[in-house]
Amino acid sequence: MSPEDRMEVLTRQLCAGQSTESNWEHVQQAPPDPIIGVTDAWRADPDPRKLNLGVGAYRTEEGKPYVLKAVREAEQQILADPAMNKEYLPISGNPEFNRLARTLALGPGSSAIQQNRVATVQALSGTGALRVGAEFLSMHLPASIPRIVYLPNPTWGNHKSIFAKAGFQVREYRYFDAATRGLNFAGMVADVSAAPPGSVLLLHACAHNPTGVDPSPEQWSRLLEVARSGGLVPFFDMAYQGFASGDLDADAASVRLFLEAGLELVLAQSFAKNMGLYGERAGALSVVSKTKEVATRVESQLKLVVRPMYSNPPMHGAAIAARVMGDPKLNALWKEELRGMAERIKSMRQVLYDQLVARNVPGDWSFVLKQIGMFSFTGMTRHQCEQLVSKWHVHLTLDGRISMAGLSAATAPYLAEAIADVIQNA
Ligand code: PLA
Repeated sequence: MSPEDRMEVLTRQLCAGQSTESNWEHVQQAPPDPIIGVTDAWRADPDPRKLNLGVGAYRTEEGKPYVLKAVREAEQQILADPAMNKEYLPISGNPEFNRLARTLALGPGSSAIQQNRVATVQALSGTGALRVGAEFLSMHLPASIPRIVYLPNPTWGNHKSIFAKAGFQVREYRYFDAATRGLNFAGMVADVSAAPPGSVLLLHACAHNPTGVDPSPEQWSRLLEVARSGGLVPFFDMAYQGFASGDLDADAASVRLFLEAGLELVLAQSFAKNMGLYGERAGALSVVSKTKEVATRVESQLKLVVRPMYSNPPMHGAAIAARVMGDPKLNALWKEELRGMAERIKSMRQVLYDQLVARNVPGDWSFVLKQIGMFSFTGMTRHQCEQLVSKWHVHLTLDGRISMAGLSAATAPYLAEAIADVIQNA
């Protein structure tokens, strides 16, 4: 029976109330997620040498997940607080968290904040912020404008699905130049310049995932002009504030540049990485408007997006983040720990580079030192990556991305040995 005939039979049986098979009999097995699936494969791998360099999650030098001291302290304070309760948050989330989160990204001195032109809702981490933002734009961009989003090529894989689910046509702009392992800026400008007015332009605020390649300050200024003259809608995905340079303000420079130029923009923030709150799903979506009046109406509509999706957000992660940002002592401790994490990742770049050079692995590996943020985009082929997994139990995404944050001085020599082998023999 063809799948179509089978569906017809099932539909008829279902309508007649006499289904003998599962109504979900026709459901196909979906492939594992290209990133989260790596962690599943790593968990299932019994080899003691196994390494998980797939998902971007920070590990200590001992290879363990890290709960920040500032976070532990904030949690203790929350538990000890007699005013703490478990009531529903407002639809837009914890107001104090929202205020502190947008200030962290946009800067306390930003005119948009001072003029109350920013509508913020708490979101289910960065992913949820992107999804709510995409849905809002899909509903509220002027009716005459086709829903088109421009994503960098390559980008975080989930971007495509998130915008497609919100009804956007997904297009790409050139970004990574495989030959130089740097930015194809001319290609990027050409593609972004050709975008129809009203298109959404997705930009990684810093520490581009997966390439680790960011525009220079001059290039950001040029992009600002292209976005402005083209009438594009900038949508910043800021999943790694503080993880590029170790400094929260420096890493927000791109967003603040666009903001101070007076552009309206959308911003997705995540506290998964910079506060280590991965599973708490603490994030925020901000929409910057031209006036306070528009921002007020935008916020009311953001709530209409949230309410039928998940009603209101979870409280614990946002309560932690609000305390860590709002308490001067915890804030200072957090910044110190954040700098420490960024520095450890950077030091792993040097260790891996030295190990590769010491083994005379063919090729110029200096990009490992130059790339920014959590990841190194190695240029290894899919086949080489598959060999790393099957022969060496080094688990990574098959696009050749390595999470440097998952590496340690103890494991780097093993990784270098594995890379040397697959580069020369796979
Ligand atoms: N945006 C970018 C660019 C990301 O890399 C990630 C996470 C997110 C948003 C969403 O993060 P959040 O919802 O947890 O806040 N990327 C990870 C994890 C770290 C993942 O794929 O979900 C990655 O390994 O690429």
